[in-house]
Amino acid sequence: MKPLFLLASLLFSAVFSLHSHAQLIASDASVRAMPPGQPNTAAFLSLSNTGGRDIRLVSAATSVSKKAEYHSHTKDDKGVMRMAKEAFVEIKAGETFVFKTGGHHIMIMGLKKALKPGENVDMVLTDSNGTEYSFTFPVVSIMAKQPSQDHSHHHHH
Ligand SMILES: [Cu+2]
Repeated sequence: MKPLFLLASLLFSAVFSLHSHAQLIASDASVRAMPPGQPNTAAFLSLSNTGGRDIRLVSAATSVSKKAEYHSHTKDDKGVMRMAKEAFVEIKAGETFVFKTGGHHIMIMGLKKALKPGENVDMVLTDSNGTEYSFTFPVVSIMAKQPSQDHSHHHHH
């Protein structure tokens, strides 16, 4: 093989292997704008695993905050909703995992500045193999089509 051809085929296989990792498809992504002075906010989205293997997301990071964590919302024995940090989130092959109000969410902690509606937040989610998935979240007003606690959170689709 001529060196140039070899280089081209190496580049092609690198691009191809990157592409084969792109098996998490995001939809309905949003980050909630919070009033000035609030240190934390939350990101929501649906992630569809179009690949043939389960994906275990173990970390999240964004440039707009000091850290980001996977959280769940659960009811305690007094019926009070509480957030808990989750070590990972598992997205089964062929299934869609929904981060939504009142359920799982990506907690954005230690905001470096207030986020305004219309801005975008870039976030990288990393799985247990070290594969990174990059997504862009539009910042939306806390007033905008916020599903309330007493209805619509049973609608999964
Ligand atoms: Cu939280």
